[in-house]
Amino acid sequence: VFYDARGSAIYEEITDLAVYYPTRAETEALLQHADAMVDALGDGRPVSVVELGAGTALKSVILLRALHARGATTFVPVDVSPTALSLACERVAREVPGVQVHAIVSAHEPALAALPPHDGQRLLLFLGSSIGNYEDPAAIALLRHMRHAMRAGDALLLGTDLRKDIPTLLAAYDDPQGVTARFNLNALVRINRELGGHFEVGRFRHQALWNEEASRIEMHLMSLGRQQVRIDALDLVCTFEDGETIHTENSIKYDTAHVDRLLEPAGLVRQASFHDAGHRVAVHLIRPG
Ligand code: AVI
Repeated sequence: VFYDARGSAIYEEITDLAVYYPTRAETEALLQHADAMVDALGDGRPVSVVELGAGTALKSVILLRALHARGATTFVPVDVSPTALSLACERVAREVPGVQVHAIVSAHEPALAALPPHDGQRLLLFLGSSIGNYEDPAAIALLRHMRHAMRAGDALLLGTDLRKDIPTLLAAYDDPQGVTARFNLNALVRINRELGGHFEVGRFRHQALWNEEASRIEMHLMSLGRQQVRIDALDLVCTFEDGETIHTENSIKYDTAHVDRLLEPAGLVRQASFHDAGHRVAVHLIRPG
């Protein structure tokens, strides 16, 4: 619901915010450990890197550079945004010339199901802590799809955000410039445009909460006053009480045991975990079990 063209652009702005640590921390972890990751991974065969939600491939080039230095590498970025993918292609051609690129405009699961059989080694990338936006059963289902696209010797690099002090977490999802608020409220703008909704966006307020039991940041939109909103395409009128919230997003924060609980039922095993210096995020090297 968040990632139309405007939502994707606002998310790019979020990743530049001083308080939003996950992107910078993951970049740091990749820069510091790319060679160790590639050493742990490599078996001498050509590598095909398939990245789900590749965006503009800003972080991917760090790994592609390390892989390409050791042997033939192809890159298959998957994303729903053709604009992001054409920027990804340009970036890879510019920064890691020699890597062949085959972009796929698609959601994650159909792209995984449609990948052609492969001879070399396949490396799946799912970075940016995006798994955290899936509740555990959905995360396990997605990981199973990834497992089905892997054979013995293949690998997955999975980025996860980690549990940490609550003020740091809350600040990352409620920035003083109001960028995250705009990102959250854009869900209503999108419903208005695409479903004939009649939300008055100014009558909802962005809220970020920490849910300890579920180990997640929750984003909500709180109704300012009692109001009724019609959504034409659904032939629906919603009534919101003053202070009632629409729960729009979860962002789960993991510890290692939690990651392993997702991997095991998907038939995957964690081989190693790499961190930024501050241990804010992790990138896990995962193999078929
Ligand atoms: C894309 N995803 C990993 C982001 C996150 O941190 O959960 C989405 C986001 N929502 C608010 N800020 C960023």
